[in-house]
Amino acid sequence: MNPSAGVVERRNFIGGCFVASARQFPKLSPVDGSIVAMVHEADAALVDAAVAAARGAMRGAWGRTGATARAECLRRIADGIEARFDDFVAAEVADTGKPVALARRLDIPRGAANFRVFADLLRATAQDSWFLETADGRGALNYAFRKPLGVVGVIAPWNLPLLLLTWKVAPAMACGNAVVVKPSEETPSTATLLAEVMRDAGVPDGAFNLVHGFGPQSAGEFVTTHPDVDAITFTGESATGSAILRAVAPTVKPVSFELGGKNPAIVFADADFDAAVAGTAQSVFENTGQVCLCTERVYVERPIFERFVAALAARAQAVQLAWPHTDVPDAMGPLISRAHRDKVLSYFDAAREDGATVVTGGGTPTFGDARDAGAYVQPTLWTGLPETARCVREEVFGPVAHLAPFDTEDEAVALANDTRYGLAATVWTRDLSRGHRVAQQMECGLAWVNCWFLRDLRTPFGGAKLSGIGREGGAHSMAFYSEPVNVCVKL
Ligand code: NAD
Ligand code: 6OD
Repeated sequence: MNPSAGVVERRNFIGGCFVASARQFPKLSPVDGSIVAMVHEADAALVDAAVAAARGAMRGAWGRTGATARAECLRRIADGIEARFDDFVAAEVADTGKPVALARRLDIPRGAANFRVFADLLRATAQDSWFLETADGRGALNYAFRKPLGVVGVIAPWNLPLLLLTWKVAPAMACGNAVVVKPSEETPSTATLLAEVMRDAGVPDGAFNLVHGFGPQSAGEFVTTHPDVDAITFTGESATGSAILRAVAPTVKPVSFELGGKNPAIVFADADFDAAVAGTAQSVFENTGQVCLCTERVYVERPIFERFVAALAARAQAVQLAWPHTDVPDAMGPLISRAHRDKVLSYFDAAREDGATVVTGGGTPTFGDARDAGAYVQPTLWTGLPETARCVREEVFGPVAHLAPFDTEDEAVALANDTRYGLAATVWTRDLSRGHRVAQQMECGLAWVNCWFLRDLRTPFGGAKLSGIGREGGAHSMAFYSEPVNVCVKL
């Protein structure tokens, strides 16, 4: 397809240069279906070139860049994102349709913060060092220093595009690796702006490379199967994680996987009711339910169940399916695409088939304007489903939740843990001892008490069970993106 006149083009960035490809695909706005950008899809040869550029950077200027200079480099990248804050916001909003206010509050600031946090950590990470006693009394110094893995393939999703991509790029580069980054085909834009920032920040050519495209038989697969890529870090669906695991098996690469979730919230009767309703509403509807940490199962202690359902439904009904630039409270954007909307709508059907009571929502809105060509759905709450129903077991990744009552703390813990996923959980209670006790019993990587999505970037992040392999965040990221070499010196 030829680029349409006036439509921005998103090119690959290889060895410090923007590179066009023979094949392009349109990125459509989820707000109204218009073309946002024409994206240059990297073929196998371009991915080869990107990996070669990364390898060259490791042998060249980037490989010789010491930790202090790398930390300064990361800070210049953060400065560069902040200097072009409005461009990044506009690009993220154009690709995703999310409210401008959300991109300004969350996506772009946290994207920049990732570079600052890992710049600081780089200077604060200690190395292992031990003194060994030896028979001759002279001893030995046994220490381990950490070196980069080499070329890291970064495969990113579309839900928090810049935030989740930089969450991996920043520590990978802090540790001295060169990266080949494949953003989601749905969100090519902020990754491309980031390439411009890298260039303008004086990052050595080849240290950061960007290839656009899809997953199977496209840039994603070409990166993950490339024999000269040393490690893969991936955020996305659990099924894609399985496919990547199979793809990397022949070359035995280290992997870090942040995958899907089916996250529970447990609301005890003693909770601050209004805070629990507001926090649960945020955790169900933020980013149109497209955050891996979003709550999709809500267990409420029986004495407050009916009241809680009614209050959460009122919140859902107050949500405004607004144009992204409209500054209204409780704004919610579309899903990422019509294809994803079809998937979410199939769960709306499944809920009805499985006997749900649709408390609110369950359909698509009609606007009478261009948004009717977009990917909007109504915020949706169900009750009455058995725990075996698809909408209780499977990740929907939309603004939906099923609510069910419980009678005892043990029952709530058992219900919350009855899932093949294990990413996050939220507990709402005024009894802090119970908050700690229940949080510690959650079979997941992150548990919140009386809050949601509140996390210091230095703390561990990741999931149990189907939700991932490994942890990133702070020292955990520094450990994944580098490998120790054990040296012992006889004195
Ligand atoms: P996805 O798995 O469809 O795609 C993610 C990325 O993988 C994209 O760049 C895609 O092009 C690429 N890809 C797809 N198939 C591939 C293959 N066979 N080989 C190589 N690359 C491939 O996920 P998505 O739809 O972009 O994101 C939504 C999913 O991501 C949800 O399941 C959500 O829970 C999960 N997610 C998890 C976290 C986390 O930290 N645990 C964070 C955000 C999103
Ligand atoms: O805390 C973060 O910044 C983080 N890694 C969030 C992940 C959200 C997943 O959709």
